[in-house]
Amino acid sequence: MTSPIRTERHDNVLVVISDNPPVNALGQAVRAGLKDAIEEAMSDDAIEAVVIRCDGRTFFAGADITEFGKPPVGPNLPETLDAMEASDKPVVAAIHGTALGGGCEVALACHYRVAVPSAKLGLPEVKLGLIPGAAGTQRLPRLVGAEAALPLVVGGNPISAKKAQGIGLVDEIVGEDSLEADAIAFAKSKIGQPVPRALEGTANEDGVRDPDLFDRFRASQARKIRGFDAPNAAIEAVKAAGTMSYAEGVKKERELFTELMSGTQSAAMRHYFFAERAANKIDDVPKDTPLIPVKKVGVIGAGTMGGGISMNFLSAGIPVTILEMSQDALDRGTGTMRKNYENTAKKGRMTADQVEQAMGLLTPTLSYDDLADCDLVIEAVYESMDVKKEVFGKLDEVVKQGAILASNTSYLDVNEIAAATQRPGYVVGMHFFSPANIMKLLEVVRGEKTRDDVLATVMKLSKTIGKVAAVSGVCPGFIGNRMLSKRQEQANALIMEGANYWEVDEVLLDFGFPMGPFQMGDLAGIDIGWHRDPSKVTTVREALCAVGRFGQKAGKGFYDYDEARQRTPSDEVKQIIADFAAKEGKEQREISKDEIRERLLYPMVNEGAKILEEGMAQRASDIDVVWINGYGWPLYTGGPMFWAQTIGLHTVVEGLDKHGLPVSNYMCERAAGSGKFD
Ligand code: 3H9
Repeated sequence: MTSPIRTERHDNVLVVISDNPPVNALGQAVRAGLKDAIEEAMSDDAIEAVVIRCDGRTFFAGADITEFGKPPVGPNLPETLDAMEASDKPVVAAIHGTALGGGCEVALACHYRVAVPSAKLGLPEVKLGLIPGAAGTQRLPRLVGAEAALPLVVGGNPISAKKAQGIGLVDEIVGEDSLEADAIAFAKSKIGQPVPRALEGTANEDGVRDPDLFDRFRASQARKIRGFDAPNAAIEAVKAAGTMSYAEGVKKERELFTELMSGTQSAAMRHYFFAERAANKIDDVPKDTPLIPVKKVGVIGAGTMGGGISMNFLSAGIPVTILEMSQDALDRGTGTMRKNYENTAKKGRMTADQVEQAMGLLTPTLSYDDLADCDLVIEAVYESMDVKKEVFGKLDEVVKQGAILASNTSYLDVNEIAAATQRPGYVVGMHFFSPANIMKLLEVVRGEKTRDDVLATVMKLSKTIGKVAAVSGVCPGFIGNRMLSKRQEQANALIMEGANYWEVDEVLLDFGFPMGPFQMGDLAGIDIGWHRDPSKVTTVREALCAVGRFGQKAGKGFYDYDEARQRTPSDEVKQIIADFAAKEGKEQREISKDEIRERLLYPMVNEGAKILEEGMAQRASDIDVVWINGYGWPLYTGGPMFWAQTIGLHTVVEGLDKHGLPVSNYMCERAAGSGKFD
């Protein structure tokens, strides 16, 4: 087998090149090739400096994740990097694309780092439930200081080459199109000088002078890292870089890394990494399906949903024509979009120019005719089949042939909507989640007649606008809301049987959700879909609406809210629920947290199994992607289907039985069989 590493001589500089598509992951052959190349440079007196660069779209994007969990084959990355750093001939990393994880650690072990302006550097291991495992937590703080290292190691988000230069991680920014030549010139300029080694750096002493730095940082990240093991381990490792010798620090890093690697969180997060990528692929749609160019988008409805959807495209530089029924509604909607952008700018995440650029791509209109030349039109109008059919009928008349017509419906039958047009093949569901400019998930609903090119285009487009897409077949509520309804059924039943509604919420918070079902109701508005007749009360929600408890926006819903939106349980609501339970003759009893958790979550898994059995989801991991990105299912459990496998499918089946809840045949089969869904 030919090595992915080759070397080229440029005078007295050895250029070491990796060619391991798609992302130059540091698999065994790459590590072995790198080690050999360093030995070649060391043993040749004619070579006085080394440049390491990669072919293809990126510098090393990290360790090869597919090797994790398999028996290790040497050389390992730490020893490869130690050999590199030990060289007394200058070694220069020439970075383009993304130097991530082990890739960033390669760069840290080099004596110098040069990068093109578009390059990014980062240590995203925490996103896989890990910390850097090739001395990244020890070299980085010594090079840039603990304060600059913490956000990189603990947050896991990459930074630009310019920012990296600002903290001392990059030595020089070089020409975008002359990386190799510039890196060689840079390397030559360092010949004869003592080589600087990150491991000998002293910048980490900022953490020694100010040891509270670590607790302050932990506190500032509390909400983001709640429940995750890796970020705390990452803080500990960076702290060790200031309190221990390099050798001891590396040992500490290895211990923490190994413990995380063998834990369930990392297994779950690695599952998610591949799940997200798999979800973008549609098994029976060929990879080379030609795409429909989308240069202009139409959005119908300038309400919260329509506005949010539009912002996704505007932010990606795609012009949007937004349609409303009245000038008032149009002005209100576009005004809100502008305000949202301006708020983002205030937080420093956008410049004033970028706000104007995005808003400059927006054309508000009251006329359907202005949608005629759009390549994609998304409707975000009221959830009523009659209204949707009317809208699609009109779109069919005015919009050019070959354009995609999408519905943002969250539960209606996309086949029926498609049948209102003469071109059902061009109709697809694009279910965005509120707030649509922020939430990551896009549920793509594949109608019976939806064409392959329409699907392939929408999946590609989802990446362009920064969404994570998963495909659902047509069924009520699709993947996400269909499973949510099972959880809500149980939440409602539990509070009738004696569980306090805040206890139900707490169980989900403890599990790792950002909020429970009743908090979610308050946030979304209890009055959604309310008939607006206070005298007609048949459910707890209607009873709350009848007394003006519409949710957070009214200062009270299930909970009472203070000015800072802090919630406290309400006696009034407790009484309303007790009255309802008495009226229905429901016996009250103490319900344990375990029962609450099992009754909320197991029926969801069972519904997920039915979704799989009916072919409404392509794979179990797609369901995980939907729930993690659309509903706040904790990432570190891997999503509902992966989590169920972790605790054992038989446990779920037995739990459902114990609580007298239905168990699908498919669920039983899987539990009795491999214990896995896919
Ligand atoms: C680490 O480094 C640990 C060390 O500290 C310690 C070691 C001792 N391995 O995302 P894409 C595949 S942990 C194997 O669609 P993009 C990916 O599955 C690692 N495969 O492209 C996909 O395959 P397919 C730390 C990988 O352009 C294909 O490449 N590093 C790896 O949208 C294309 O990927 C990271 O966590 C990998 N490391 O984004 C970085 N990376 O085509 C992880 C990707 O079959 N990677 N693949 O579906 C990324 O963030 C993105 O892939 C990247 C490119 C930004 C690089």
